[in-house]
Amino acid sequence: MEVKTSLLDNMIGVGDMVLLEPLNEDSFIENLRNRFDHNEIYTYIGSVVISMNPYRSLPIYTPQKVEEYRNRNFYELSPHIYALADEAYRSLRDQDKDQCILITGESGAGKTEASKLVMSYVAAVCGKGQEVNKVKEQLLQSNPVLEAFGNAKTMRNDNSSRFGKYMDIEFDFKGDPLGGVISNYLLEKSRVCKQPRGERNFHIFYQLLSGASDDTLMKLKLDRDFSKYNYLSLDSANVNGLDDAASFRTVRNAMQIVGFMEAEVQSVLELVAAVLKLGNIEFKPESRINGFDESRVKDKNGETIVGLDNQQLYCGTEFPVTVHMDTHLTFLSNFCAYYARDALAKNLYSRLFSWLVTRINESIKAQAKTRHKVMGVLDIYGFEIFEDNSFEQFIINYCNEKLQQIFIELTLREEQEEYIREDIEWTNIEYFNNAVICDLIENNQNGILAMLDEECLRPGTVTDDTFLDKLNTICAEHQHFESRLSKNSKFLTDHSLPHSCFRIQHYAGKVLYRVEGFVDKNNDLLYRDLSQAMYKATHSLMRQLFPEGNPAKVNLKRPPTAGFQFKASVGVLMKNLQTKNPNYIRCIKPNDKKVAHIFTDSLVCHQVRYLGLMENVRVRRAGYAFRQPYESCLERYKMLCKKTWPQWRGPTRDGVEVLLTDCSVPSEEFAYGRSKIFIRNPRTLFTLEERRRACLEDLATLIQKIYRGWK
Ligand code: AOV
Ligand code: MG
Repeated sequence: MEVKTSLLDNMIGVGDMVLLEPLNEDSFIENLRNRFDHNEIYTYIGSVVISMNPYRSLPIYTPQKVEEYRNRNFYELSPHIYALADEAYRSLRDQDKDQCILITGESGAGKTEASKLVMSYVAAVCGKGQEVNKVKEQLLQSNPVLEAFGNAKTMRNDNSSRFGKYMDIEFDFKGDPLGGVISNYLLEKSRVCKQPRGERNFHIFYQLLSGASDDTLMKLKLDRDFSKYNYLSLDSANVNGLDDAASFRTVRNAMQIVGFMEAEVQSVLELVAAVLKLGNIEFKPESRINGFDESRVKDKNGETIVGLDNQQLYCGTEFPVTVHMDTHLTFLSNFCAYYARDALAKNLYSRLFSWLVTRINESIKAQAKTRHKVMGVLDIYGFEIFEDNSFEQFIINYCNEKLQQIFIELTLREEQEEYIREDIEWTNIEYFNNAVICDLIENNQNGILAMLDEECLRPGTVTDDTFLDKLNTICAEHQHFESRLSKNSKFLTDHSLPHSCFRIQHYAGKVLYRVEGFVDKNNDLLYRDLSQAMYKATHSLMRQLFPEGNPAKVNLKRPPTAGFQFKASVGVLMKNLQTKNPNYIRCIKPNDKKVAHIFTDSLVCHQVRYLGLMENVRVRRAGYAFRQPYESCLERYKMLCKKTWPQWRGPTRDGVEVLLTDCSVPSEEFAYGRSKIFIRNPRTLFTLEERRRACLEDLATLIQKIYRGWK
């Protein structure tokens, strides 16, 4: 029987890499390029979706497309992200399985766009009705709010996510959304005070100054001119294709839909303004006592910051009584005063961001009804290799290592293990396991994060260089550790290493980290006097953000370090993901110029390699593309065989054998596992599906005839 499926016929190149002949890296890249040139940006590896960033809007996300993919089998139509979203949604609704959508790829590859496409597809196909629509709208509108505060233009991406986001969408038993919960991971707060050349601060600053009415700006005592603010980089303030003023209206509208009261929006904007004004406080060296310079605020009559007693704030930056938990009664040096100011601005902004997430969660959380199933969508910052890589890149890349590990564990290893479990013959496939890199970073005893923490907690003079010395010494001293960290290992020591740097061989490439700022960013301490000044503010949101400033609640315990917190939250995330059925979207960036129509072979090849896509295809091809428990297979296709229809009375495995023999499918196409039937080629599945569809149509016609006869 001729099977017509878009996956095989009238197809540009090959829609599923599992069917690619011959299979090698060149043909793989060529297939991606061929499809990309014809606007086919999606390609499968079995159930994994590869997504190429087209860098232009394609007419493939219309309501008609949604209808086309709705309730259709994954392999029936040409590859699309909607097919994955549909499959995940239907298994959640019909098979009662929690799902997670794992989107990976480097910065600018299209992860955030992909996550929004999945969410909007699910919103379009799930239930309707006033209440459900409100929930959907709120879930979708949380995106523009978080993007305004958590995204920024970087060299790699004009809308780069500078925080990690995981959203659980909760559904009831009918498959209608009930609400959601967002978790956020480490915002790159250093951006608040300083941005690398060619990059911007977070979008909201520019949006507010460009889009707010004159009246609002007057009330906030802000100037429209970006150049008035120390914290706003000017060389790339205006980004082609970004309309900050229009975005501001979108964000305000989104905040309203999500459920922010007008007074809350006002409070949030006041704090955004406060951050800008903090950046404008300047200091001048006043005197030199005992060889140390002391610093004073330059203009004490400068602009007031909402809700704050300026004198207290200035005192906090001039001579905080408590510095690093010790008591000093001296003025700060010029350097330290600026440091205190910036630490306050960064803390204020990142706490505001976390508050926004909590506030959004309050609005979108599922109401009384009990949740039934969950779909998690993970959109986290992509792997980053810059010229200058700091603590932030180290943390971001660590997170990407963990995601790669979960991909390896669940897809590659799990695949092989399933064959063994099911007693099906298997030839081993070598793949790179990055567990050793994760261990190098997170090992509790001598992982890099543990060493950094140890250094941060050590009394005495601690600097970034002492941390680096420790890294290198431990490397030399411990034989066991050395073997993990040197030559064959992923901690690269060679003579070309610049001063104050270490290098790690990540799964995605070598990255050189400069240790400057590691200790400080990991400590993430704020002078207590500044917290207290904030807590004394008359601005209620400001007070709320600095609870430790409450003198009645002085806690002398040191807060956990940034690295420790991140490692813990990533650990929780990984555990959560492992309980769900994973669906993968692997995003690829076609060029470094952020433009349409350009496909740079070397760049794509690099990504294909480190994402392990070739291994992924080999594993799929080495064995069987599909598998299904005997019960499900028999239930679905029993109508194709007189001996199994309407009911098979023996063991299900035998029923499936009878059914497949009766359908004259060649025996080499199948393998019988302990609990599942394994199908080698997708075409075989299409044939069965096509026959089933024809059978159902015949049945429907028959029923109509009988019905008409009765009438
Ligand atoms: P990222 O999330 O992977 O980077 P984005 O999803 O922000 O990357 O994509 C970067 C840009 O590419 C978007 O702003 C769009 O202009 C374009 N783009 C991506 N996917 C599509 C698509 N399907 N159709 C049209 N344009 C697209 V980062 O957050 O930096 O790791 O940290
Ligand atoms: Mg992103």
